[in-house]
Parts: sequence; structure tokens; C-alpha cells
Amino acid sequence: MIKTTCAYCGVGCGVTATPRGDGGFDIAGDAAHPANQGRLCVKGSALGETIGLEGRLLYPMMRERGGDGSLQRVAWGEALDHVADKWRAIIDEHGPDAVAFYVSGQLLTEDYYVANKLVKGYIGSANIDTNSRLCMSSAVAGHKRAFGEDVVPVNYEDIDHADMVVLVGSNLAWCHPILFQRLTRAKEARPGMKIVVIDPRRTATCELADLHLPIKPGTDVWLFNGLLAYLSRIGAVDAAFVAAHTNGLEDALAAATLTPEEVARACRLNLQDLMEFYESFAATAKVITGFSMGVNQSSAGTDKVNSIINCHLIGGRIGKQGMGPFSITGQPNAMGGREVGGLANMLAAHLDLDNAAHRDAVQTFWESPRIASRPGLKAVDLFEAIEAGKVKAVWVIATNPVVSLPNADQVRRALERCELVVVSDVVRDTDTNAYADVLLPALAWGEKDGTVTNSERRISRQRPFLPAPGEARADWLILSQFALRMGYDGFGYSSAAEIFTEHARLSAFRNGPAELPRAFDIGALATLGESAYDALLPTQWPAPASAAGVAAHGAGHPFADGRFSHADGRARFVATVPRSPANLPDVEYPITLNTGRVRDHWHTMTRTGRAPKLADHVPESFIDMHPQDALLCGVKEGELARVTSQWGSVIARVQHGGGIARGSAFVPIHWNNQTASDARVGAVVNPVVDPVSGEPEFKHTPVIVDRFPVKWHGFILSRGALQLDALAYWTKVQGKDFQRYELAGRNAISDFGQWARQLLGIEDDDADWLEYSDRTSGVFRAVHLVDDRIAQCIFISARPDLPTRQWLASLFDKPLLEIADRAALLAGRPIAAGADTGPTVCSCFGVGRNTICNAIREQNLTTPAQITACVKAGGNCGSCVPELKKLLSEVRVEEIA
Ligand SMILES: Nc1nc2c(c(=O)[nH]1)N[C@H]1C(S)=C(S)[C@@H](COP(=O)(O)OP(=O)(O)OC[C@H]3O[C@@H](n4cnc5c(=O)[nH]c(N)nc54)[C@H](O)[C@@H]3O)O[C@H]1N2
Ligand SMILES: Nc1nc2c(c(=O)[nH]1)N[C@H]1C(S)=C(S)[C@@H](COP(=O)(O)OP(=O)(O)OC[C@H]3O[C@@H](n4cnc5c(=O)[nH]c(N)nc54)[C@H](O)[C@@H]3O)O[C@H]1N2
Ligand code: SF4
Ligand SMILES: [Mo]
Repeated sequence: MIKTTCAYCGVGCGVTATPRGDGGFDIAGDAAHPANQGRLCVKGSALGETIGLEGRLLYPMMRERGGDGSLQRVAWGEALDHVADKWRAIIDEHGPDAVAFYVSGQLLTEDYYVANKLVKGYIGSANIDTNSRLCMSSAVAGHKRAFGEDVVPVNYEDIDHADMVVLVGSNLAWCHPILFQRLTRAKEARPGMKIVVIDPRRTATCELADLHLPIKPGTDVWLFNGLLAYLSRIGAVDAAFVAAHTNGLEDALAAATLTPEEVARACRLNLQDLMEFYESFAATAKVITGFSMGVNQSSAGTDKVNSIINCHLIGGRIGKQGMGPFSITGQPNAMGGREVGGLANMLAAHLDLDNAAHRDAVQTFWESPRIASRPGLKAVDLFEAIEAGKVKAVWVIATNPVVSLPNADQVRRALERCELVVVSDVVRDTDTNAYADVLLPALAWGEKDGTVTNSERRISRQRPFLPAPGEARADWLILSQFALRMGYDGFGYSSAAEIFTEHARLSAFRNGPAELPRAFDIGALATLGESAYDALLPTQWPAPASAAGVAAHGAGHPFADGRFSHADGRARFVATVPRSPANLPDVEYPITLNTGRVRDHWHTMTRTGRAPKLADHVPESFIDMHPQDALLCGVKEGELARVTSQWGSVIARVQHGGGIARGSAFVPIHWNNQTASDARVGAVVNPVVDPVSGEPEFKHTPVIVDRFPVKWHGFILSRGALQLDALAYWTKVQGKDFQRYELAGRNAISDFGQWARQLLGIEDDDADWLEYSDRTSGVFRAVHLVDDRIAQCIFISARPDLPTRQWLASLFDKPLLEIADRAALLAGRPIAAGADTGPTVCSCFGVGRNTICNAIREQNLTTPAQITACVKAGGNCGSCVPELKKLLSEVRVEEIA
């Protein structure tokens, strides 16, 4: 059994991988890991389904020059020589700022450290930015302004002690499920604990809330300025703390003059609810304010962060048990990236680019020939500079910018134009890889070896339990081998441990009270040998080398003594003047598009997209909007809509989730050209960024929603993959033993049978093929059998009222199709009662909505635990429990009605 850390979110759960004997691994939660104590959410539980080699990038590839432009397999030496030659030539001719790296919070700390050392210390530019710019950069900037250093001053354990938890712009139930479960348990143990959710949508997280404030998008600064003013007015101030440990309260208050009435109006909130929030906050000492992308991803993101921190500083609610402003990080190593200075405006080890003493410290430590002296380009600016031809070579590592950046069609244009695009990835086909001149195969989760840091500053090991496949290499090794070809010394690493200890040494370098003091100090880990590194237990920083520091591992709170990292030791209140999102809806684009995540998918789906267990919860991209807005736009639930902004457009299926206010709509971020014909929502998103952090305003783009008229709707389940690009609309998910495609077309079909056989790639006239066709109603159903087993089936209808896919999916498991199944297939509905289980709610046990609702009705169930006892749903990872609660109340409402 190998202990490692989950590949996904910033909770950083410990995972065990136990070989099964059939080549597979059983993945379970690590009971000894402090982040999760043995629990895993649905994505973590399905990790075992994502480690197969199908679709993996296994060899270096280069685009053939002169030939047909396709990617051809090459040897590592040839690929790296080519990249180094071009890189050197471009630097020689145009200077070091003409090349750039765009990396990721999914790199291990060791990979990240090497990339930053290479760029900032050897190439001598700071043109290395990361997808954390899209994610955490506003939190980083807010922390630096307030504390003088990017430090998250909260531990998970604080949740167990808090009397109030405020979640701002965080869908914790879906995005950090294990933390959400911890919060749920804390609330169960102490029901008096108050939970407030501040989110324009009524998300699954709201199921746990005592109070949901459906804030008008983008107005959080008004809300927290109003809170600051209120706390000051009623005297809910820790005057001693403010006097001894902070600066700037007067200025912050001067910018926060609104009355609660004015705030309620600006934020479109009910005054009573607003006062309930303000009064509870004022009356509670132990408050945690957790915030995530609804705060960071805004053109006022940094101010949102500081307006929250201000409210903690005024009452001294920081640095002590059960309280503090808590930036909940997204990616598994968002925090490690910050430690190594992953952003274009940072240096390694929490040192600053724009400080000569800091630059000297880093350069001296590295013994490097150069050190970057001015910030590099931030992500959005970087891709603009590429399109403008100013940056001529870019190396993208562990991120998929053609999907995930705003104005994503611009990113495509930039990469098309760029002289040299190098991409290191683990899968062969992504929307970004399509633009690569050189593709380099990296080791994936389960193969790679190193460390990640989670949201509570805890460093954990990711350990390999699978052999390196094909010729894939560790990202740090690829970069080191490139560096050696560039003639740089300082990259002769032979293991991840060597890199980690160098990083740990740098964190302690000149890190004393009289030198360049910073809270980030892991000097205690600087002397780990290979075996101690291998055995490293999850360790929280600060972890300085001094005995006292070691003793304090994981126990303390940063800033517990009231000393912050600014030169004068004081925290800063920041005056935050409220301002509206940069692009507001208007007559042409009347609806505000909000984007974010769904429970069972991770980003661009390169990994979660492979797990059948994760496929059914949300099988297709959608646009969630208010029924009245839908009516005005002329679109109907279940039909397709085109969502268009000034920047681009996508197609999505209309849905009324019930949780969205008028004037807003929500589209998930996950679908892209690999999984759908036209669902890459990044193309729609405006490229406006926060002026301080450079983080894009992903949550706020004015759009118009129109009908996407089609003549027919349909779906296919097929054991083999199909090429459907000719259709107006398709989207696919991975089922167990089949691919599921949803389809729609704009052309009338004259001969269904012939058309369908062609679409499914059936050439054999004698194929075992059953079909039913009703031309007048536009209904067509057909099934293709091979050896009496179902191989493919296709269902078409003029309306989107197609039979349930869950029942058909179950037929793929059968060793042979019985007569009843064949009849049912052609009839388009299951013969057996209860076979239509409805859309999946519990992914672990594949339990559908109909099954759960029937059980609630028939057995009079009233709690999620009873549902679990009855139909298993919720009994494994618990990620669906908020949805079970919602179904319980829906059935209750139905019964009352
Ligand atoms: N299942 C799943 N989990 C994930 C990920 C994933 O892809 N899938 N990704 C991980 C990563 S990298 C990240 S960064 C995190 C993100 O985790 P979260 O930030 O929790 O997730 P999001 O869905 O991006 O956005 C959170 C909420 O912000 C709300 N919001 C939008 N505008 C505003 C506003 O103006 N004010 C306020 N207060 N709220 C607003 C949205 O309605 C949304 O519900 O999740 C991590 N965990
Ligand atoms: N509209 C909108 N856009 C958003 C957001 C939003 O809320 N709305 N959220 C933003 C946020 S917070 C984030 S974090 C980003 C995420 O966006 P991305 O980083 O673009 O998304 P991923 O799918 O995680 O991309 C990771 C890539 O790295 C590859 N990979 C995985 N492991 C490794 C490895 O070890 N080595 C290498 N070399 N490659 C690897 C994967 O196959 C995949 O292609 O999206 C951002 N974009
Ligand atoms: S909460 Fe889920 S996705 Fe996040 S680290 Fe834990 S198991 Fe992985
Ligand atoms: Mo993120």
C-alpha cells in the first residue's frame, strides 16, 4: 500500500493506493492524514478509474515541417535539442522577454521550483505565469497588502471551533467536499454554529446554511464595507488589537460610509437578512470567513479580499483558534506554487521581485548568472503579447489555456501565430495540444513524485505507485534537461528530494529578524535525506529549523503574536472603494454570465472525463437560467440555446436549477472541443482583469441567450468512439463500456436507417440491426448487436423527449440481449417497472433521482441517513448529501401541494 495525496482540489486529502492483483488499484482515504482522516469525496474515490493509459501522451512528438503538419513521434533528444535551439535563437535575437512559460497549480512544488529558477535566475526574465493567476492571485495580492506576505492564517481544525462560518463566493459542497463535510459535522455537533452563504446562486452549499445572502453579482465590497462601518459604529472593535497591530483603519472607514439600507440596495438584499448577518458577525468572536472564486475572479477581486480581511482585523479575529479570513485554494498545489514564487510578479520563497535585497538573496542562494528585475507578463497580457508577436515562444505546462483562459478564441489565435509552442501534458488530445509544435509527455498522478501544499499550508507527499508509462518523464526532469542544453549549471538534480531540500533551504535563507523575515520558513525540512523525504509525514508550515519551530509544526497559527510581515510588524487595513464589474449588462447583452464548477468534474475533464462513475451526474454542458428570462429569450428548458457575448459563443442545454436570480445565468467551465461540438465557455468570457492582481473576471460577462434551432434531438450509446463533427451539436461522456453522445441536427433526415448506419460506421449489410421509424412524428430508434450483445443504439426524436439513458446503459453490462430487451429497445422504454432510475444523484452507487424520490415517498423518509439506509445513496463519500437534502424538501413541497 502506498500513501499519496489526491490529484484534485486544495483540500489535499491523503489517499492510499493498494494493488488489486488485476493491475488496478484500490483507492481509499488515508485515515492518518489530518486533512481528511480517511474520507474522500466522489472525485477522489473515482481516482482509480482515471489511471489507465488510454489517450495518454507517451512519447515526445513534433509537428512535421514541410510535411502534412501532423505530429510525429520523435526521440527525447531531438525534441529537447529543437526546443533549446529555437529558445536560444529567439533570446539571442529578441532578448529574454521574447520567450515565456505558462505553468500550473497542478505541478508539484519541485517541478514548479525548477521552472521558476530556470526562468527568473537563468533566462533572466520573469515571463513565467501560471493558471493560479486565474484562481488565487487576488487572494495573494490581498494577503500581501494586508499582512505583508501571502499567508493563509487558518487551519482546518479551526472549523471545529468556530461559532460562525461565512462562505463567500464558495460552493464548498461541490468544490471542497471534504472540508464541507467537516463543516457539516461541526454544525451537527454544535447546532448553534451559524453558517452564512454569500453567493448569487442558491448552490448545494446553501443546504447547510442558516442564512443565504443571494448577493447581486460583483457587489461584495459594498457588503463588507457596510459590515466594517457597522462594526465601527456599534463599537464592535478590538481597540487594543487595532492600536497595537494595525495601520490604516481611518482610511478604510472613510471608504466605507454606506448605511445598511444603502448596502441592501446596492447588493439587492433583504435588509432584515443583511442585519441578521451583520449582527451575528458583531456578536461572535470565533468567525471564519471562507472565500473562493466568487471573490477572487472579479475585476474588484483584490479589494473584495481586503474588504473581508478588514472586517477580521477590526475585531482582532485573526491568528487565534476558530477564526480568521480563509482563502480556500483550488488546485492541489496552488499553495506550493505560491511558495516557489510561481506568479510573474513574485520571487521564490515569499521574496519580492521589486526588492533589491530580496533579489540579491535569491541570486546569491542560487549562484545564478542573472536575476529578473521586473515583473513578467500576467496570463491575459501574456497571451496578448503572443498574439502581438512580442513573445515568440511559449512553453505551456500542466494547463489547458485554450479552454480555461478568458476570451479563449484570442488564445487560439495567439498560439496559431506563435513561432514555437511547446506543451508538456499527460494526455494526447487537448484543445491546447492541437496548437503545439512540440508535445512532451509528462508523468501523471500516480506516477509522479514530489510534494503539494494544501489550503491550510500543509505539505504532503505525492508518491508514485505506477511505473512511468512509455517515455513519459517528470516535469522537473524535462525542465532540467532543457536547462542543461541551454548551458545553465545548477540543474543537475537527480531526485525530487534534492530539489525539495534546496527549496526548503532557500525558505530559511536570510530569514531572520534582522534580515528578511517571512512566515514561510520550512528550514526544518532542509536536511531531509532521500529516505526521510520519502517517509515525510504531512507537515504544516511555518516549520523553521529552530527547536521551538519544529515543536510547533502544525499546531500554531501564523500571526498568533499579532506580528505581521510588513516591515513595521503591523497589518494594514486597505481602503476599498466599491466599484461595479467592468462590463455591465445592456440592451444588447442583457444577462450576466457566471461560470464555475460542477460536483463530479475537474476543469477541462482530461482526467474526470475518463471515469464512468463521474459521467452521469451532469452529462452535458448546460445554461442554468431563471424561467422568466428563458421565456424572454425564447428558449425552453431541455432545448438548446446559443450563449453569445462580445467575445464569442457556445451552445448549452437550458435548465432551470431553481437557484438563480433573474438577470443571471450559469454555465459550467468543463466542456471543451474534446467533449462537445461547441461548449468551450472560455470563448464567451470577457478578458477584463483586476487591476492589482491581474485575475480575470470569470464570474461576470454580459451575454445574450438565443434559441439554437434544431430539427431533431438524439443520442447514441456506442462501445466504440465515433466521429460526429458533421452534426450541428454533439457532446460525449464516458460510460462503463460505452461512450454516450447527445446529438442534435439542423438538417431533416430523409432516410433514417441509412443515415444512422453511416453515422455509426456500420458497413456490413448483414449486421444484426433492428430499427423502428415513425416518419410523421420524427421518431427513430435502432440498435446494432454483435454476438447478441448490444454494440450501439441510437434514438432520434423531433423533440428533446428521449428515453432515459440510464436504463439503456444498463444493457451494455448484459452478456446477451433477451427478447424483452429487444422489444423494449424498439418501444423506447423499459418493460420492467422501476427500471427508469432517473438522472444520477449518487455517483458512487449510481443511484438515480427517481429511485431516491420514490423511496422518500413510499417509505416516508425524512433524513439523508434514512435514504442511505434505504437505497444506499450517500453511503460512501457523502458528496451527494446536500442534494439528498434538497430532494427531501422537494418531495415534501410536492406532497403539501
Ligand atoms: N468539483 C470540482 N471541484 C473543484 C474544481 C473543479 O473543477 N471541480 N476546481 C478546483 C479549483 S481550481 C478551484 S479554484 C475551486 C473553486 O471553488 P469555488 O470557488 O467554490 O467554485 P466556483 O464554482 O468557481 O465558484 C464559486 C461560487 O462563486 C459564486 N459567485 C459568482 N459571482 C459571485 C459574486 O459576485 N459574489 C459572490 N459572493 N459569489 C459569486 C458562484 O455562483 C459560485 O457558486 O474548486 C476546486 N474544486
Ligand atoms: N470561465 C471560467 N474559466 C476558468 C475558471 C472559471 O471559474 N470560469 N476557473 C479558472 C481556474 S480557478 C483554474 S484553476 C483554471 C484551470 O484550468 P486548466 O489548468 O486549464 O485546467 P486543467 O484541465 O486542470 O488542465 C490541466 C492540464 O494539465 C494536464 N496535466 C495533469 N497533470 C499533469 C502533470 O503532472 N504534468 C503535466 N505536464 N500536465 C499535467 C492535464 O491533462 C490538463 O491538460 O481554469 C480557470 N478558468
Ligand atoms: S475533497 Fe475530494 S477532490 Fe478534494 S482533495 Fe479531497 S478527495 Fe480530492
Ligand atoms: Mo482554480
